[in-house]
Amino acid sequence: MQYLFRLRLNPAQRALARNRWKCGFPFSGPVRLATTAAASSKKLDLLAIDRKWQEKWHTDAAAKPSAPSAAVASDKPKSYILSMFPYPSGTLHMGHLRVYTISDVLARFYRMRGHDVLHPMGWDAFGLPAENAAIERGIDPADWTRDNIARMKEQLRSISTSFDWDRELATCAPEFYEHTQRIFLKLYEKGLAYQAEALVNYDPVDKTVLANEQVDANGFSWRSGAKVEQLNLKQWFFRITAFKEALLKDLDTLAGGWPERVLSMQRNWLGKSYGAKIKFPVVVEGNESTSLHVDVFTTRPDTLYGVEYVALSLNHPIVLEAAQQDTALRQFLNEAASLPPDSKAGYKLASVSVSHPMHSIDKETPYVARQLPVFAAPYVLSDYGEGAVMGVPGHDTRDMAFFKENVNPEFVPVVILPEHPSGTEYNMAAGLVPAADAKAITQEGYLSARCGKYQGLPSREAGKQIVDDLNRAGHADAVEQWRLRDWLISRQRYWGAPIPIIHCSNCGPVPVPDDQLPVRLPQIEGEWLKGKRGNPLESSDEWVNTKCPSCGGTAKRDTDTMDTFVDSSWYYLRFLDPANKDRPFSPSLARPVDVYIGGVEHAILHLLYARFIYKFLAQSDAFPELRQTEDSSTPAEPFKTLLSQGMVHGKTYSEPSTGRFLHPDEVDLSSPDRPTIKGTQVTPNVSFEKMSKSKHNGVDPTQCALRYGADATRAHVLFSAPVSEVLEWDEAKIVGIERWFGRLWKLVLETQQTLVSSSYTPNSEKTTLPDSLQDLRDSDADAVLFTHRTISSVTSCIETNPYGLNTVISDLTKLTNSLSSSTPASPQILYLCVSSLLRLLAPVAPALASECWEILHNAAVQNDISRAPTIFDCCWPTPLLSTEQADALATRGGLTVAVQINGKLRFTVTVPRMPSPTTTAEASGKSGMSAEEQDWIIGRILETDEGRSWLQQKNDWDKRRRVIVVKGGKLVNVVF
Ligand code: ANZ
Ligand code: ZN
Repeated sequence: MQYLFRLRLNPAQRALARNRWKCGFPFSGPVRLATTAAASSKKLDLLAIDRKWQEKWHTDAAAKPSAPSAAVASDKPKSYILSMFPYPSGTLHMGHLRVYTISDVLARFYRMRGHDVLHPMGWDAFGLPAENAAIERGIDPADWTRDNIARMKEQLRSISTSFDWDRELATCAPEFYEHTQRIFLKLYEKGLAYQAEALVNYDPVDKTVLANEQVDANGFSWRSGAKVEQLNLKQWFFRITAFKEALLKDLDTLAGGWPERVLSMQRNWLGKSYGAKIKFPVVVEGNESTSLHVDVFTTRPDTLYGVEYVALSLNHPIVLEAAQQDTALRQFLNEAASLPPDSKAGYKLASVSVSHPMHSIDKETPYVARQLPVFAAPYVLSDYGEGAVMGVPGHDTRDMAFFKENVNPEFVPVVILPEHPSGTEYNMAAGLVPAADAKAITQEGYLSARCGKYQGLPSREAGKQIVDDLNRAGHADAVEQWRLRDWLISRQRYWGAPIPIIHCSNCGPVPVPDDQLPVRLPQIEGEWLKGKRGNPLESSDEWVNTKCPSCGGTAKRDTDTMDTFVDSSWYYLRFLDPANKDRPFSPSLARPVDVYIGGVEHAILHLLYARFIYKFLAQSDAFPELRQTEDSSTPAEPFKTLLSQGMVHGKTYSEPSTGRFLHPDEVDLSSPDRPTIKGTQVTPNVSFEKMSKSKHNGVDPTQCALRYGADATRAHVLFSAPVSEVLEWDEAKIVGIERWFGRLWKLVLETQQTLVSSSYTPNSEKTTLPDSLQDLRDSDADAVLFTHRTISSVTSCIETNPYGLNTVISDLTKLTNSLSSSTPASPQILYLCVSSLLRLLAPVAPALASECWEILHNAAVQNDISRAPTIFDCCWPTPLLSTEQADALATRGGLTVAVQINGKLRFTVTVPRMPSPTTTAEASGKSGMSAEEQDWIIGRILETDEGRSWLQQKNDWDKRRRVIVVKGGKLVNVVF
């Protein structure tokens, strides 16, 4: 292949070449085009093209001189495009392919737009799987991780991604986690990292703490099979709740940049609600206690007259105390601990009940004079509100279910009536409905006759009055409640960043001094690799025992490591300054990510933690540049725009009778429209489902790239669904992309031939439009207009609505088709349109576009390799026409209309064609035109000098009686 060449330039030459071709059309002077007969007969070989360009990019990147931290300041606009970094599992999956394709398209686009783009990649490399692999296979987690990273890096290369590998990082590298530890210590210094007791899952056989994911649905350990116990152990927390107001408020400023769905998931997680804390006096064996009460948190104090019971969490002090005397309760607590939170189970405390708080101020209403039963119930969360619920079955669905299950009532009291009580069947106003078919009325309304003096009041007002009245009697407080809890960050595991604290019996916890960071993980010993259980940090005496930095006495290291979410809460800042040895990053280099792309599964925790850490760093003295200025309306937020991409589902076959999932090998796909189960005539069920091993529906993106080429795979991923939606991966449909590429290839080869035979030389000065657009031939004008519109729509899609990236593919396909079917006659216009198309294609299909570009500029390449700019050295095409020019082109070749007045020909004018006439069924009458088109023509006639003179001055247009448009608009008859 004549243009198969390898650039061998030293970095300085390369920089020179790059600068020379910074922008505009590539050739500063005319270059002779060679005749290349071979080109037109060349077959499109996407795989060979991939190999050639991937290799070139690889060598180019290796020769790149830049040292990231010493990056020269440029006045180009900066864009930081980041995809969520992967866990190095060793294999790239379809979700990865999707997210990295999207980020790569954006990165390449902004580079071509002349931005200084940062598009780094790294590895979220700590975490359980490495540890499990170590235990199962006896490999050091560090080795396992390193091998996986190498493999995945190669896979990322195979899908033609353009990452800034010179900034690569791995969170498990001591050079990285040293700074994770530094950030921990900053939080500790500010009182934002602290230790407290918390319930953890404990495996009594393996003698180890388990992550929630390691406990199965029935509460057994994934590994030992032992019944998991809940133990109270000292754990490290980050005080994220100190930032809750800012975390909530600043979500408003992200509207527009973040999907509304993610914003509302964040809001729900923070969970700010307003309500009341209400005290229920405790009755022990019939006697009301004066001092003891149960506090409940409720958001609906208006429903207080409907309370039928109080439910307590399993570890509420009253429950724990009752359990000391009650063996049956103890047994219940044991069993209930592993029940799901929506369980209806309950245990009625034998010796404890409560009286109704309203009784203290309302002696008249009979219902509130009763005592109410108290239950222990797993549905009550121990760490929300007061760990106690007032049960209002009439108005809360969970309470209703619980009440029916545990109380077996005949009636359910209704205390809130919807505005227009529709249920006349029961005496709603009296407020009792038979329990059998009762449904909770959960919306607000008006208080019923059961509610004493509050009867008839609307919910809000009643709630407020009830809380005020109770408050005066010392029985209630208005409170604000948050769902957000502090972040439990310690893990009793090996493969994580060690917590940099030393415990001294004299001094207590002492931070590891800065100059002793990082606290490195000890090398793990053979015994543990051979399957020894527990946390190897604890058993490594040499590592654990140390000196207290404060008093010099013997002391022990903290043996916990940090949750991997801590690593990912700040890694995006490290990319900005990856080589900084002294601190996590230099404040002067810190800035938020412009576009962050990742799976919706991280829409809550990862983003919340990252927002928290960023806000903390921004207000910390160490990073003043991040700080939000008092009057600034831009709050400290790490991710300006968030693209959250949907899942990739795989084609799944199952046997209709049994539902058994079939391996694709078991299905005969020889007639694609009618698959059958091999050896039978049975048609399998076909669906799209989340890819998983058990469903045999997984697809390996690297295999795909090897079969169809990286470009076709990328284009197919982008085309198959809008970014935020589920993508149903159907490999059979990739032929659509292959056909498009085939047409494009043919178009490029033919274009090159035309340029050669017409001796046209692509030249930056000449490749502008001719001055008089009206003189363009039809095919040229159409091509210019089509290309212009495609440039505008593709640009605006990528820039302002990347969620619609799928439309970029269809726009480019249409332009290819249009240029292929009515090829511009002028070589200049042909070159302009085809070279624009290639540049629009470049971010999506980088290798194919590069190859086509090279073919188009073939001679230049031959003449002087060092001067050959690649397509990525050229800038993104700007729209070819002004709005007026586009309108003029769209309406060119106007229509000549003869105008008769009262049957007499008065004048003839030429009016422009309607820009996009609707040739629909409405087209009516003799004119063969739609009413809209007729109005358009009349409007244009009235704008001409003749029209004004004849129809407005000599006659009064407003007094016209009839206007008849005939002969496709060539004749218009106006009757006055
Ligand atoms: C009585 C009631 C009546 C309630 C009614 C709701 C509707 P949000 O809005 O999410 O903050 N609750 C309080 N503490 C709880 C706990 N520890 N575990 C489980 N549920 C608890 O939810 C507040 C509501 O959740 C509270 O208002 C309480 O039920 C329940 F018609 O009180 B409500
Ligand atoms: Zn000490």
